Amino acid sequence: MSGLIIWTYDWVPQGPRGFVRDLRLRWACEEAGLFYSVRTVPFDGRETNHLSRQPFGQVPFLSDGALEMFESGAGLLHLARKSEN
Ligand SMILES: N[C@@H](CCC(=O)N[C@@H](CS)C(=O)NCC(=O)O)C(=O)O
Repeated sequence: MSGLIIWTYDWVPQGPRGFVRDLRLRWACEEAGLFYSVRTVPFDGRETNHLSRQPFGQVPFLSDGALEMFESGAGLLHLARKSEN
């Protein structure tokens, strides 16, 4: 997969809706003017369905071409390094 992709859940309960940490990565991309897309993994079965990409079954995680990373802080550092601003 090419380009920046922010991965998040396909659904979240009402309580945390709007507070999921993919917001941090989306915001950073918007501020930095970095083109990105958003894709989802299923919320149901999160305990096991994407452990190879986020070992705690959480979101967000980020891919940038062949590079994949988890932890929103690590993603933010990666985006900051790509930014010219
Ligand atoms: N330290 C992690 C925390 C991520 C995190 O807490 N993600 C929440 C959504 S904001 C999550 O996936 N919760 C679902 C779960 O833990 O089952 C990060 O910042 O990337």
